[in-house]
Amino acid sequence: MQYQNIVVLTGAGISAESGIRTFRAADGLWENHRIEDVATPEAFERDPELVHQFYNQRREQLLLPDIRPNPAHQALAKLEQGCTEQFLLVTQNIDNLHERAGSHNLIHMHGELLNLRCITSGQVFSNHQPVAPEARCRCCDQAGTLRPDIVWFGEMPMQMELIYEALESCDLFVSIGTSGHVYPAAGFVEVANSVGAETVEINLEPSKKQSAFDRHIYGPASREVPLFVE
Ligand code: BJW
Repeated sequence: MQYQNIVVLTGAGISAESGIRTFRAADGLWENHRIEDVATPEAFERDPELVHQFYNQRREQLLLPDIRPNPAHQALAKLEQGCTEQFLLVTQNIDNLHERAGSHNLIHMHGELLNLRCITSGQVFSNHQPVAPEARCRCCDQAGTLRPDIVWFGEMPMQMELIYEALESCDLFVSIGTSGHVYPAAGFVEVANSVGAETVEINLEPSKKQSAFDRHIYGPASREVPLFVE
């Protein structure tokens, strides 16, 4: 590729063909709850059991042997390996499929499903087990202080300074498998446009931000991303 500074943003669509459900599809509800109703600090305060149950189920699913990176994740890892210049992959996904495909320069802006955070100390722990709301934290030995290390609505996404720094100097911005409903990620294309980068959307269908992109590629990520990076 002729570009010097590439930023790629991914969303739930890139993991759909690995067997992980997206959020805003027709079947996007979880036990009749919208994501906006379970992924908030207020929901966790009101009903920690429900919120832990949501993440316990998704953690258990992620650890199933048939949930694996697909050709789209692999193509992005290959793109990074072949890059001599700057490359940053920013994912909104909390699964670990990019790293399992071999991506390294990666930011999980909405956190990681396999991490827990102590709300008292801020310490982050790797965790593959189901979590009960009354579980004791291994740093402070208190019950009820552990939460998923996930960015919920109303919270600040992670590593925003690094992300904006990369966007402000990129010459190619590619958005893959995201509906463009959730900010600040949905606004990254405008930052890239403001510095004259070429902007490309790869998605199953036009996203909410479609008109902001220079190029559009519509189709399944596992087919379109490998073709795009070739
Ligand atoms: C395929 C495919 C295939 C399918 N191949 N494609 C009013 C206006 C503007 C903003 C706000 C507002 N009111 C409130 C806000 C802020 C709020 C927000 O954006 N709300 C909107 C709902 C309006 N945002 C926040 O609160 C964020 N924080 C924040 O703004 O802090 C302040 C701040 C200020 C300034 C700078 C920086 C910060 C936090 C957002 C946290 C989002 N968290 C979630 C849940 C936690 C993670 C989890 O549990 O997994 O993150 S919500 C959920 O949506 C999840 C996702 O990462 C995120 C995005 O979803 P995504 O990835 O786009 O998935 P879908 O399902 O929507 O789309 C999938 C797409 O793939 C579809 O288009 C399909 O077609 C496609 N697809 N199969 C290719 N095979």
